[in-house]
Amino acid sequence: MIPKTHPRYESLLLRDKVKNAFKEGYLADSGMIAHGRGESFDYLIGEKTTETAKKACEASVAMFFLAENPVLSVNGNTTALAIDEIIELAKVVDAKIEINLFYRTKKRVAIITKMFKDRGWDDILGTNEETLEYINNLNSPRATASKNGSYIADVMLVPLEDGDRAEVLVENGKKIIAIDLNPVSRTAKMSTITIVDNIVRAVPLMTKIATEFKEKGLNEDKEFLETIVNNFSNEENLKDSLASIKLK
Ligand code: PTJ
Repeated sequence: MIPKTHPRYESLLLRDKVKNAFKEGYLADSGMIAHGRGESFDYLIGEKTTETAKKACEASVAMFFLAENPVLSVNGNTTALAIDEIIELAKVVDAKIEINLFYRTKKRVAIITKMFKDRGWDDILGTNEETLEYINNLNSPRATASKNGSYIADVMLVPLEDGDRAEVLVENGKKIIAIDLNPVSRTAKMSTITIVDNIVRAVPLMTKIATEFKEKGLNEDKEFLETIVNNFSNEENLKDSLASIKLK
């Protein structure tokens, strides 16, 4: 039991979620290492959403509303930290949700599927091994792509993964939105938009922005949305994110 008065309460709560997800069998052991990596970057940006990350969230929402087939990809860490928030975002931007695991096992897929179904999200994609497609030029289990989901997606949210996939998905003509606290990761550099923020803050913020756009009818204003997307430079945004890291 973590006392609420502990100065690192929020951070310890997230650690608990990750530890429990590992014990429950759906978070990869490496997921705990990935979380530690994220924690250290979060510490350096002050554990709050920067103005730079807000801009990236706004551009992402605009990109979702312009998309024909938006897909939110989820892995073990994303499920552990933000399952409810991902479902909320999917509802507001009308996106599909697809399981994609680097350390893919039937057991992990089954547990994550059940967690989404228990929350009322029945149409979780990426689960049926027999009907899965595979993305070319990707030699890891992350290559799995469901026919109605990431295989045909034009815009994809790819949170908390680094390495091989973002680059190949971009080469396949998709617009990739990454959430990654590490602004110098391969994924951060290769993605169309990278939100350098903790997933637990970034996803609710996107939902909030999307809801505000909808209330004003801006989700259907193509010119407004395109202006936001065209004014966004991932390279510049990453430079600004890097500058927000304080070493004192
Ligand atoms: O569930 P699986 O099998 O798909 O495996 C997932 C992991 C996370 C193990 C796998 O994708 C992996 O090894 O990831 P990496 O290469 O460690 O990259 C994870 C990235 O996410 C790192 O750059 C971290 O800084 C970042 N990160 C970690 N926690 C958070 C985060 N970014 C945003 N919010 C976080 N809470």
